[in-house]
Amino acid sequence: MPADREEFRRRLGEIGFDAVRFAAVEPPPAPPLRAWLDAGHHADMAWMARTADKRLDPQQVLPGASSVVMLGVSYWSENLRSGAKVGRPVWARYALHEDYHDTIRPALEESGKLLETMFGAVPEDYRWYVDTGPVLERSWAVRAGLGFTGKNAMLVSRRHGNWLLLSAILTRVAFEPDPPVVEGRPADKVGLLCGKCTRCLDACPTDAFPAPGTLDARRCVSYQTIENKGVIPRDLRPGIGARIFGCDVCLEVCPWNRFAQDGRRMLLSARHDLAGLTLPEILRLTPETFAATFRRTPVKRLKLGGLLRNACVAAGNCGERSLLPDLLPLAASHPLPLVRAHAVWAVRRLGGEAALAEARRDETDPQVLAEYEAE
Ligand code: B12
Ligand code: SF4
Ligand code: SF4
Repeated sequence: MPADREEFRRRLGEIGFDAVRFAAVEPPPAPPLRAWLDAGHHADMAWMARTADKRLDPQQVLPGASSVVMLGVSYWSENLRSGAKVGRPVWARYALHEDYHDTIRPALEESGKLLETMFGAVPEDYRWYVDTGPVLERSWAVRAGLGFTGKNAMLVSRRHGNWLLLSAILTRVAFEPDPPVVEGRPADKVGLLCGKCTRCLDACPTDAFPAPGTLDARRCVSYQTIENKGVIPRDLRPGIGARIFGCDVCLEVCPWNRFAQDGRRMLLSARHDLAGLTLPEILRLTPETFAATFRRTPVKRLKLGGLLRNACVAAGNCGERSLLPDLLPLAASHPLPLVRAHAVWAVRRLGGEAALAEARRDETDPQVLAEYEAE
């Protein structure tokens, strides 16, 4: 067992990680991933089902893996808020930064090199991931004692609240594991430190928690506004409110956040300009202005059509008839049926039926419906 685990932890902190904890690979945690998939809670994220075996067995990801180094980057900042004014949409906090996958990656590369220089590892002895790999990051984080599973399904840290982004390094280097968050209590208990609190469950605008700690992605605003590439179910649209990309409601209400201090933010790059964008500015984006505005941010993955779809829902929910002049052209003639349909919905919701009658197409147009089916 290498003696300098603490020196490694310190060096990872210097690289910019705000939390560094170690877990042993064996025995792996037993998260209810299969039951979650069987219940269809993953919506159309088929990649979750395809990679389930690997997610449940790190040996299939890295044969001979002994340890998981779990890393957290705090992205809490008192000064970074969106949606404070009417007509300004609400963004998930992480989206008000350059894409964290890209900004954390170099730090993970550097961490891998440290494994080589400090512990004699070769590149085949480790693999690192931030979000997109076949690793159950929250389960490993719980195992490593980085925090506990909140009733909101989040990894809640005593020091950083709900505001840690997670990365994992699977390695054949054996590290002594860290203890769980409360020694002597089962680490994987949902709501270990929640007590009687149910704020997150009660606050969810779309009722996405069938049980504490279990999230049905089909009902989650985060899924609907980021992962879903098609039509947002009508019954969920009102609950989405002004949220245009992701959702932090069940995170924001958590009392454990009171311990979160502004993160060091060494591995993040804030984009304050995005928080100030208004709905009219977004509804008027062109492919060129979209690309220029959202370059290097997680929003770029959504593409212009997806963002306009979300902006239409937010516009329809905000009650501002002054948005009708920006919505009508989208409803009438936007080339994407997805955008047209959500714009029509928003126009109707804002009471713009008369103006809509002027619009060239509407979402009940058989041609538009046929285009949906063809997608
Ligand atoms: C798919 C996915 C989503 C999906 C589904 C979310 C979900 N709850 O599973 C959608 C698109 C909805 C989503 C939304 C968000 N996500 Co997401 N997502 C993921 C991803 C890629 C996989 C998650 C997964 O495996 N889900 C399957 C379930 C079964 O596993 P799990 O939630 O990870 O594990 C928990 C449960 O098994 C539970 N559990 C364990 N034992 C038991 C026993 C019982 C009885 C029960 C009920 C539960 C239970 O505890 C485990 C640990 O917390 C991870 C990255 C990764 N590779 O892990 C990021 C990740 C979980 N997401 C993250 C974030 C930040 C978000 C959002 C906040 C984004 C936003 N602002 O819009 C929201 C939060 C929604 C929420 N409350 O969970 C972070 C979470 C960081 C943290 N501190 O927890 C991660 C880790 C990405 C990262 N690298 O930082 N996400
Ligand atoms: S992210 Fe929003 S919609 Fe999803 S479970 Fe949390 S509060 Fe509900
Ligand atoms: S809001 Fe309350 S119930 Fe939800 S995770 Fe935080 S402490 Fe637990």
